[in-house]
Amino acid sequence: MAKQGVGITITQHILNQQRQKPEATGGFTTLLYELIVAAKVISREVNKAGLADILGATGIINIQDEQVQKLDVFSDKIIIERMQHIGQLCCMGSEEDADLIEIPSQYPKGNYIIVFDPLDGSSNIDVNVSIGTIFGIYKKKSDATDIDLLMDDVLQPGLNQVAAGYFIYGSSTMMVYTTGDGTGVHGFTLYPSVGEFLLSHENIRIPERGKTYSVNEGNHAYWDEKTLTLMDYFKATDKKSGRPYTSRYIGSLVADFHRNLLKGGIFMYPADNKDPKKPSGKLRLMVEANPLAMVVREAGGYASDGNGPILEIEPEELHQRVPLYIGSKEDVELAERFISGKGGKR
Ligand code: AHM
Ligand code: MG
Repeated sequence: MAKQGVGITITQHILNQQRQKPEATGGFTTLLYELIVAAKVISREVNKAGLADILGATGIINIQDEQVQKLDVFSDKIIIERMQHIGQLCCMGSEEDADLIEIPSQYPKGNYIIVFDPLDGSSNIDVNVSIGTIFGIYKKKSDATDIDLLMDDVLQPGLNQVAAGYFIYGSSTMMVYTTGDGTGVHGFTLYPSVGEFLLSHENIRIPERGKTYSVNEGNHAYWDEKTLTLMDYFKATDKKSGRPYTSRYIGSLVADFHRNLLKGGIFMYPADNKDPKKPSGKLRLMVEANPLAMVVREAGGYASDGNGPILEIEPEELHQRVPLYIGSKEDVELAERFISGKGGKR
C-alpha cells in the first residue's frame, strides 16, 4: 500500500502547509512556486552540462555566436529573472552578487527577502558530481523601500527565516524544505517525465547520532589544537561509542548535508588559518549555513559555529563567513564541546 501523502505535488503541499498558518498569504506560495520553476530550469541545464560541446561540434545546437555561460552564473541569472517580477520581494541576496539585488522599478514590490546560493559546489560542476541551490526566506521588518536602506532587513539572524531549503541536482533532482514551527522537513523528487516535484520523503528526521563525519581533511595543517583534537576523537577506536566514524566528503555542501540528514552524521567546515582574509572558514552564514541550520533544526538536528547556534548569530554583512558544524544533534553538541575547549587535549 502506498504511504499516506506520498505522491502529492509540491504545490499542493505548500498550500496545505499554508492552511496551518493563519497569517500566511498566497504570496508566499507564489514565491516558492516561482523558485521551483527556476530550479527546474537549472536542473535541466545541469543535466545537459557536458553535452554542449558534443552537440555544438555536431551542429545539433548552434553555439556559434553564444558564449557558453558558466552554470553558476546562469543559475544566478535565472533565479533573479524569475523572482523579480512576482511582486512579493523587496530585494534579494545571492552568493554570486556582491551587493543586494534590487527589484526593477517596473515590477511591484513585496515584503519578503530571499537569500540564495544559486549553484553550490562549484568545484564539482564540471565533473558530474551532485551540486545544489540553497535558499532562505525572511520577512522585512522595516518600512524601507530604498535598496540602500534594506540591508538591515536582510541581515537578520537565521532564527527569523520563514522558510528555508535546498534543491539537489544528483542522481535525481530533489527539493527539501521547511516552513519551521514544527511543520517538519519534507523532501520532493522531480519526476522528469511529468515535470513535477512529488512528495517522496515526508517529515524527515535526522538520527540523534550518526556514524559519519564529513570534513576536508586536506586542511589539517591549518587547524588549531581544538579542531585537531576533535578530528582525533572521530578517528579513534572505541567500541562503546561506535568509533572510529566513517569519513564521507563530497565537497558539495548540499550533497554532504543531504546524505547526513537522511543517514545521520556531522558535516564540518571549521575555522582555519589557510587564508588570513577568511579566518572564519569558508562557508557563508546567510546563503549556506543559516538555511541548512533551519532545515536541520526542524528535522531534530543542530547547527553550531563551534560556540553556539548558527541560527542565533547576528549577521554583520551579506557575505560573512562562519565555521560550520551541522548534522545529528549529539554529534554537533560533541563537536561544540571540543571547539569551545571542553573536549580535553591531544
Ligand atoms: P562554493 O560556494 O564556491 O561552491 O563553495 C562552497 C563549497 C561547498 O559546497 C563545500 O562544502 C565546500 O565549498 C568545499 O570546500 P573545499 O573544497 O575547501 O573542501
Ligand atoms: Mg556556495
